[in-house]
Amino acid sequence: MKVDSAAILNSLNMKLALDPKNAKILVVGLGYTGISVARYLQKLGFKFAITDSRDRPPLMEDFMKSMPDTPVFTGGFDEAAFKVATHLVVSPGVALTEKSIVKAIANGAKVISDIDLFACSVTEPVVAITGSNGKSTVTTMLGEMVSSIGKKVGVGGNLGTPALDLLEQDAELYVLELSSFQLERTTVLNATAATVLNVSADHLDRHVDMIEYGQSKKNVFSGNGTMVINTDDLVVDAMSETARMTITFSIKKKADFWLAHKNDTEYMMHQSQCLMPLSDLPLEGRHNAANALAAMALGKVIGLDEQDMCRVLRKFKGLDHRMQRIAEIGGVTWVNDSKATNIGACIAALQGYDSKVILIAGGDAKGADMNELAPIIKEKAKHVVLMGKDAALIKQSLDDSVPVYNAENMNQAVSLCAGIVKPGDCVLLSPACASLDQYKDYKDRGNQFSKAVLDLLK
Ligand code: UMA
Ligand code: ADP
Repeated sequence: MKVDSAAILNSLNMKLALDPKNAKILVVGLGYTGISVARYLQKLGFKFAITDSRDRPPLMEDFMKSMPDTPVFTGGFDEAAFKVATHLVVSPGVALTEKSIVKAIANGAKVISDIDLFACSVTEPVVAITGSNGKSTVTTMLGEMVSSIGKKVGVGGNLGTPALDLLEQDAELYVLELSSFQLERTTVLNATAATVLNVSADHLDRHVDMIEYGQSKKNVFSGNGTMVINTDDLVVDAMSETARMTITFSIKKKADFWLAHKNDTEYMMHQSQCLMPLSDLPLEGRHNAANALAAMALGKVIGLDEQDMCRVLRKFKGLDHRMQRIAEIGGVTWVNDSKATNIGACIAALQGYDSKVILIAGGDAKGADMNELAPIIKEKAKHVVLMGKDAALIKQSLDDSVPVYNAENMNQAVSLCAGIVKPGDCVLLSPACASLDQYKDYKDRGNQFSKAVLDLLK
């Protein structure tokens, strides 16, 4: 850790009432977050225990080897450990409605997050990115923009590397992707620049409703840094505060970063200045224009040069499993958008097509209302192949207006599509649902799709 421990301890005490003498910390969740928290607390000399409701979390063995003296409680949340805790550092995958957590809060325990601990430990600028969709793309774009000018940047959070592990990197700046789960339990983040890219239904199996979900996202703006606001999204636009420094972006109307036509060419703009033709951005879908504008707006706040940022955007390849073109076989394009784990992402994918596609969708809807997805499917899909737990919900919402086929697994879905495609068609896997009912994760689902598609060539 680069900053001296005394300064961090002081900040933890001031902001979170956390000091090594009196705090009894329980780390809840023995996954990537919990382990990063344990390493951090150990370095600073805190005493803590760790608990996980699973019998043997996959990372447990290695953890116990590396920290043999830490009390570990698994196979259920240990009531006694919760009872004595003054602070609970709760992993994002654990709901705050867990009985043991609710009871501990009633007994006076304070819930904090790894992001709170991170925020107390850095003096370098932090850029925080949340939203229902586009977080990973924008976080990666901005990270590449910063490193392209030779600055040392720590990029992580929900993206993969836990925020506290980034502290080892001695970075000059941090770019964090934050989920609603991380933000709902974060109180002291004070990012230099922050954005909520968009808000559409997601994780409604964990959040009470859209209002609570939106409130969690809004926590990304806590503090007094610059707000980067998507004025196309009514929920996000309503979060802006007149007293705060604000930069806006839009793909529909004039904003600080926006799109405009000049001499038959559509440009990415900063106010009245043309930055680059939108056609230079090598990514599918207009939602990626919004992502690029958001990344530039955030980059502007931290002092990046516009042309340096454009250079990175021109070379940005996009991330796997997001509108990723897998193959063109016999004039048919196969696109893997497995990361579309909610309806907003699937809507954005379909909106990007001028002609009708063959859509593969379904999985775990996480409580979302599939009737919100139905209109765009009716408009943009000529056939729909459905899989997974909530396939019936999607089918029901379509009222027989589009031909629907059911598939047991990805191989079957792909061969069903292969049987109905015509040259010029596009087959799009954009499930609008989580994958966990049938796959290890969205990557596994996307990889199975790609493999099944490439097998068609054999
Ligand atoms: N656990 C329990 N009881 C529960 C739920 C979980 O004991 O009821 C335990 C699990 O058994 C696990 C541990 O808690 O051993 C930690 O789980 P976690 O789910 O919080 O996962 P981590 O390994 O700490 O990973 C988390 C994020 N996971 C989730 O938010 C679910 C990772 O995001 C993130 O990359 C990582 O922290 C580092 O910051 C993943 C994710 O799926 C990619 N995020 C969701 C998304 O993007 O939609 C929000
Ligand atoms: P996140 O990290 O928020 O899940 P990703 O960049 O991984 O975001 O993209 C997830 C899904 O959302 C993909 O299907 C992608 O095509 C889609 N997507 C990306 N950006 C946007 C956006 N701005 N609006 C709507 N959908 C988007």
